[in-house]
Amino acid sequence: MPPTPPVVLTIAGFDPSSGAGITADIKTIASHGCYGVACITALTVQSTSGVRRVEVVDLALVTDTLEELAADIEIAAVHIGMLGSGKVVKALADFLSGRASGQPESRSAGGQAKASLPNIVLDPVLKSSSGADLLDAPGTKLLIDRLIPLADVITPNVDEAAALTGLRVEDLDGMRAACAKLHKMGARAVVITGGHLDKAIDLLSFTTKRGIEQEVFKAERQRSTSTHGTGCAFSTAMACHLALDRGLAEAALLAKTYVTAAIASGHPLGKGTGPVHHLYRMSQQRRAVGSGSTES
Ligand code: PXL
Repeated sequence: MPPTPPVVLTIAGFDPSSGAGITADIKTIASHGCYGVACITALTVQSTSGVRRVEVVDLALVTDTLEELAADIEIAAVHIGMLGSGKVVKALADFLSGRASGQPESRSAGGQAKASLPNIVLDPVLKSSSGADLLDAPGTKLLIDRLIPLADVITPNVDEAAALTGLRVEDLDGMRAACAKLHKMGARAVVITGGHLDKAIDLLSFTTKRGIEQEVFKAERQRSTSTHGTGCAFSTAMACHLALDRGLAEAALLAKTYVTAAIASGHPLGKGTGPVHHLYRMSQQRRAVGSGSTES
């Protein structure tokens, strides 16, 4: 029998255009050779032209889905995307900290909250690129208070880093300062993605016994209309690499490389901002197989 691939759980909203959200995450997970399972937090009505409507799902559905999956399947990493409301954030924080099942909350030797599942990547999704709110104000506060300390790594873009910290985050110095503040707020590791800046800079920041260590990843900014879903693709790819036992720096570098290639491989779709091509590796494989067969 073939070996079971690492299982990555994505907890996120549904985007019917499949550029972002749960269906996009499943494509990213498959493209990394992992097996994706999912818990839907919210439904959206949207297309490449923007988000029209957001409906958070029934809370018991979220909690029951998480408990059902966790009781059955060994989960190697968790990706958290759009949560929609404070109620969902609370249900998720209760589940991850063991409160939902009535167990005492566990803490590490250093007193930090410890989650019941490994390799938690939190993408603090606050707004869509078209400006729609994807998390309400109580949700943002609870995400800061309860989810940031439970996550192994958080992956805000520059706008989300600014909203979470109250700082201006417009260049590398601003990113460094925002990371330092996010560590003070309880984040173990942070990757701020700066794809919107002039140079596409990502900053990885993590705490060690020696203090804060930071690593910069630079790429040329790509002019493309296939950029919907870059944040979800990056954070889900990070979760996959952690599930595959890679370290943080390697995971961040490989996730950035994946997103860069997925943007470059994007095809036109719809009237607005099209999706990145999450499964670009499949068409590369098909081409490779095709060219092999014409040679023989
Ligand atoms: O890209 C952020 C995002 C995440 N999740 C869902 C979304 C969006 C943006 O539109 O719809 C479901």
